[in-house]
Amino acid sequence: MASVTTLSKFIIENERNYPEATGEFTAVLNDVVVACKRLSDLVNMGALANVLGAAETENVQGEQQKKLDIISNNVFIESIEWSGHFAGMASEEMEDVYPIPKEYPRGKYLITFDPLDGSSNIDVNVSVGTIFSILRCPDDVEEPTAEDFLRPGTEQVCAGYCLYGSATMMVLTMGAGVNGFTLDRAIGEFVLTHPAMMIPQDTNEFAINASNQRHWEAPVKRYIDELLAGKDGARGQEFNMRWIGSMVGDVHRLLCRGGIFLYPIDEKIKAQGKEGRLRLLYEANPMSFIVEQAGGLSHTGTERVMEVQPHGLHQRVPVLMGSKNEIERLIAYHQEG
Ligand code: AHM
Ligand code: MG
Repeated sequence: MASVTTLSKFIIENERNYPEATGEFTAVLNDVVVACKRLSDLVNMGALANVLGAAETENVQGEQQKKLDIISNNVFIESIEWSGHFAGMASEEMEDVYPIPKEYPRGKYLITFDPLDGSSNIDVNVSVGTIFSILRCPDDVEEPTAEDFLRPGTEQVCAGYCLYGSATMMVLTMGAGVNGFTLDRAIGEFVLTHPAMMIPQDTNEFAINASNQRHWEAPVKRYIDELLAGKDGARGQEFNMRWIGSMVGDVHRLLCRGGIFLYPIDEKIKAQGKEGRLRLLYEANPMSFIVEQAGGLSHTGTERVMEVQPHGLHQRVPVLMGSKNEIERLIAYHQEG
């Protein structure tokens, strides 16, 4: 029988490369893995689990929550709060930092997460995912506050996403490349199936919500116009477009076959008093860490996403990420004005 590398085996073997590692990180990730397996099961059951449809609540950003947004947030918290590995959590679905309940020990890590990203896709049975980012809690902090979470993405020690697609996949980085694991339901384990994932530097595929076209700023308009002009335009080649509306699914495609994913700032977003569409701490930073570790770039148009100094838990940022040469071109268009 062929041997398999489970996610736990992979992390343990990886930790052996660092003599100072205590093995604790294996357990930390294991908490997240259990949470994602439970969410995979819920998403997979769909209507059978009576979890579809809208809830009667809005989240902190005034967006209609889905039943599964709330359930998945609770499942995620419940799966990891007791373990003693985390000092605090922050979620896209909760206004404030979630403190670890008094009855449980505190650990040395902070976690931010979007329990179910792309939730507008839930009811139509299109892929959704969980995104998470792990930071070290400052040594002298017992009860972390929002301030302790406001750290640039460059300080992340681990980031990952779990894609609930036709297969469930966990894609992870701990700062030394990106690896993908597929959930083998027969044995209940994530198994290494996509080692050392790399985003090709060049691509002919792009992802953007084109319904916002009339609101885009000049550099984005110019760039997309050139792609749409295909062979007859300045680029002299054809480009293809894909938009799932689930960042996890769209970014996973970049990791598998290259491409770019864009959610730029535009006039409509500005008129709403927002700085972007996607959230820095729950979506942009973890995905940027993964994309950069896979050889891609992630930028706002004015700075590297992971160097943005956060000022609020639910802060949003513009995101331009993916194949290096295309993102560099788009950054250059921003610099030219
Ligand atoms: P959500 O966290 O409320 O699900 O919003 C984030 C999602 C991303 O997954 C996706 O890329 C984007 O919103 C889609 O936006 P749009 O509705 O403009 O297509
Ligand atoms: Mg989200």
